[in-house]
Amino acid sequence: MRILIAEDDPVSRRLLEVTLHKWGYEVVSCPDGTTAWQTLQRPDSPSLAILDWMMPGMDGLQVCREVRQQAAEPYVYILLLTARSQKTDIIAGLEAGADDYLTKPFDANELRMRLRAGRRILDLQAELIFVREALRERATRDSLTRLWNRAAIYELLQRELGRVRRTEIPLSIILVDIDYFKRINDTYGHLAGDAVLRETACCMQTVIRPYDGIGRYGGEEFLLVLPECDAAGAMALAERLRDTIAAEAMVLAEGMIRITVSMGVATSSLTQEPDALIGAADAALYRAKNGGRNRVELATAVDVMAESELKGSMA
Ligand code: GH3
Ligand code: MG
Repeated sequence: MRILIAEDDPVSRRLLEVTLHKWGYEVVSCPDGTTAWQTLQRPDSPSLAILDWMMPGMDGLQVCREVRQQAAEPYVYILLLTARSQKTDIIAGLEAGADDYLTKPFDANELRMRLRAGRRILDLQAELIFVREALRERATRDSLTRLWNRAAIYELLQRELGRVRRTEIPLSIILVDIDYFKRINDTYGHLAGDAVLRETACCMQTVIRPYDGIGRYGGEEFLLVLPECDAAGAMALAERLRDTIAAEAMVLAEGMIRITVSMGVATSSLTQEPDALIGAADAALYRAKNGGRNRVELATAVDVMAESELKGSMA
């Protein structure tokens, strides 16, 4: 465990260094508060700190306040070392954001136990963050392909359309559907079907840009959100995707499987309403299927109008 210490008195600092070292800590030593604050701002800084109260430059209290004003994660557990033992001092220290305090000269055993308590808090916090991240992952990712799930890719589309309204730079979406996928399940089994979905997801990820979003929108349907991409750019990307997928046979335990995909492309210049945009891409996809599959079709204003009329008639 790494620990930061800030102490201006060289003798006390050395004593702390030696003691902590003996207990197995890796010590990051700072001669004053300003250096401590600079060190604590680094991404790889220790999450456990012992700060002397009285120091030249920034004192321990100021460092505490700055740390607490910053982002709450990763949490820094702060133990304040002070010669002041008045109740009002202690309250001031805790108010500034210290987690604990110890009066000088400190008792080595007491320091050791208080650090152990601090580590328990940090361990608990790390565990909480881990669980929270795992939950977030589960809530936003599709478990089969690891792509965004339907809700997450929809949210991303909403967010990006919000940006389009501000910046007026268009975005495009591509709705991708595997052709005759049911046959793959029927011929090779459901597990092979799953493997094909995973491979297709992987393949598409290698073709798109890092800031493009890709999610599993339905069973064998994927939605790509392409920020700052107009119709021509999206059509070119879709053709590249179509080509790449059709060109490579997938080597699975069940055999070599070739697939093709059909796609519908729609651009935010048609509509900036997410459902209407997806509806337009879906209409274009439908045309690609009817036109013989393994094709890309671009949505037009007529698709948007037809979609909204359809919606109106259903309402
Ligand atoms: P089209 O070319 O018209 O798109 O035909 P298709 O066979 O691809 O489409 P259809 O909608 O008839 O069938 C889709 C199939 O995808 C049916 C369903 O069982 C299968 N499917 C959906 N989700 C999964 C999944 O997670 N794993 C597997 N293996 N199959 C899935
Ligand atoms: Mg299909």
